[in-house]
Amino acid sequence: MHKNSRIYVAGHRGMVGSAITRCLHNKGYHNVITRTSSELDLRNQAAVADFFAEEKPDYVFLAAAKVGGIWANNIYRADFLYDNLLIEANIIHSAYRHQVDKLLFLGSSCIYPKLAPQPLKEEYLLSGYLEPTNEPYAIAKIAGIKLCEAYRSQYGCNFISAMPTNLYGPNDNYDLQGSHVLPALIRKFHEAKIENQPFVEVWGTGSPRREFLHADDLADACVFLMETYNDEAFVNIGTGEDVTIRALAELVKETVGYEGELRWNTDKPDGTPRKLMDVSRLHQLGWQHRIELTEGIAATYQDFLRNQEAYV
Ligand code: GFB
Repeated sequence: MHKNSRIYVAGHRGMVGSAITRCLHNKGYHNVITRTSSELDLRNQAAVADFFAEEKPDYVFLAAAKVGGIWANNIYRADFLYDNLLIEANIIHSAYRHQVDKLLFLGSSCIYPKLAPQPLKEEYLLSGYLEPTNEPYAIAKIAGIKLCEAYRSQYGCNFISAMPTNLYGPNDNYDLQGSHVLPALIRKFHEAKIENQPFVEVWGTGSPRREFLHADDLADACVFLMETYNDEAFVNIGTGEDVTIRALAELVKETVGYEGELRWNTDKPDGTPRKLMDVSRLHQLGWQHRIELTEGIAATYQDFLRNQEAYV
């Protein structure tokens, strides 16, 4: 990738796409192409084809997706499957038709079987049943990986895939129904502190374990892979460390400075018991995360305080 290459970041307003765009600018890539969803509906095949014909990007970061936490995934099952299949298929096919030099597709750790051995090695894909709450999203993401592999084998396209663990950071979704756990906890503890509420409701039992990576670390890993990695095998991106949801809740509570109680609502699902990434492939390639969880949560809470009006 050259500093003046034409680089399309699909999904640049989301948490991941905005972090990739910041990272590219910081590294001196000055020809980044973006479109908002109102300018370009990525589910529209003809519109995506026209966009590629007009802009002719050299590199594509496929960070556009319909995403959400455990509740949204489980309720909007059709939308998570349909929207994500269309977005991926349209962009990947257009990238092939318009001879993009290289494309990076972003998947998710939920592609692995619910009860896969831990930590999750890349080769565990399709070795068992998926977690039911996010099966539609996972199937769409698996289709994205397979599209990249198929266009590589049939047409010789340099399309690579990366599987990030659970992410957090600036421009996250703070909607309490649709969001992931970390932004939900930041908002809940903050509001409970301001309103002097005696307790905060937390979902599930607190026993599932999750791994969390800051979006700026993810973006750095994505640019690193775009610059250096050209193989078919996809690559996990994570820290290699996880915590229980209970420990996470205590950490967020302390960061926010809330002094009330936690109440666990076990009517809400726990989801996968554990999904810790095996990051040895990424480490062997020469990349490691930099932002530790405590520091990342503190920075994310400050970002929430600065942008609360836009986020809530
Ligand atoms: O982050 P989260 O929604 O997604 O939930 P997943 C992680 C864990 O936190 C679950 C618990 O065990 C939740 O029950 N949790 C506790 C909460 N309190 C809350 C809360 O207030 N809000 C939320 N959202 N959770 C998603 C998948 O799974 O992870 C996606 O559905 C994707 O497909 C994404 O893979 C990374 O980690 O369970």
